[in-house]
Amino acid sequence: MTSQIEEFYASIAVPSNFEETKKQIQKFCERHSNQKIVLVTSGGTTVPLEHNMVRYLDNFSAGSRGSASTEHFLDRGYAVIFLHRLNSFEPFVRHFSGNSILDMLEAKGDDLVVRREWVGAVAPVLQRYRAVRADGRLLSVPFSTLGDYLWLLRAASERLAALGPRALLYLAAAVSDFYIPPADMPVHKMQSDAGPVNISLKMVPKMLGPLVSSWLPRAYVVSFKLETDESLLLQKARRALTTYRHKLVIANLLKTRKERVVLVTADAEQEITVTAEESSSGVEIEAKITAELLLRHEQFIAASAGR
Ligand code: PAZ
Repeated sequence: MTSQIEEFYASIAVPSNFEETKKQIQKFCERHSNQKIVLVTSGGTTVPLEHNMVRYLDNFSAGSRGSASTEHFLDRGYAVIFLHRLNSFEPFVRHFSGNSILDMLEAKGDDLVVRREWVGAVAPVLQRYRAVRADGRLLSVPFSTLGDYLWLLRAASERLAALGPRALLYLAAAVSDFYIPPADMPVHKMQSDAGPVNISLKMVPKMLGPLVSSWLPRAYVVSFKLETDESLLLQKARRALTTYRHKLVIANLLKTRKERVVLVTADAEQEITVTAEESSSGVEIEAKITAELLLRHEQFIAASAGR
């Protein structure tokens, strides 16, 4: 399996900013080496169909889960590496997505100020954002393609390994299971005058295996399992746990993912829900998920110290 993983990495291009990003991650891990650090992955992945990419495969994930969870982890004292797909939701700014910044500002003399009707919404978010910036507790790492994501995931995991049990991995990104190996991909845009195209997709190796067993074996690793068929959800979450032997799988269904998740461990299952009432008063399911994970992660750290 290790050689299959190595072959896979050898076949896909390294992201353009890789060396610089690794240094940033290293510095961040050193700076917060006495704290708890969570790596949150967020958003979907782009799977190129051509080397000079015009077309690609994608998925639905907007990064709501990852960006909201990042804010709640920050509120709970974590330092966060936010590995997210470029142009997906980001912490703090997500609260204003769908609004044009130009509608939120007005000119006053030589200054630009936030319009009065927006102050109530902007001020508290800005305050939290500034506090996080001042502590340097958030490192934002963007990716766009599946390949970039996998290179950055491994690099960040290997650097987080030094934290031992204080590292938490929260793998909320919706990562493609399928790709076209670069060797099988056309260089240029596929031409429609050549007629219909048959595309053969290969399996992306499952990275959770090496991640848990060798990249950072002492960390608290949480993966997500998304299904659309309820009858498969829990059995697949349990199967992931027995296969990869990590700590927890968060199971969710596409349609109800904002209202209900199930935390699945080797010996128990716990449902977390948000009612319509809670939701309309601004309670996010990620607040409840991260509260529960904080408890479990702290118990894990304490138990690891006793070993
Ligand atoms: O990004 P989003 O908020 O729209 O969706 C979140 C999610 C459903 C992608 C996440 O909760 C999840 O289940 N991620 C793992 C998906 C999977 O590979 O099974």
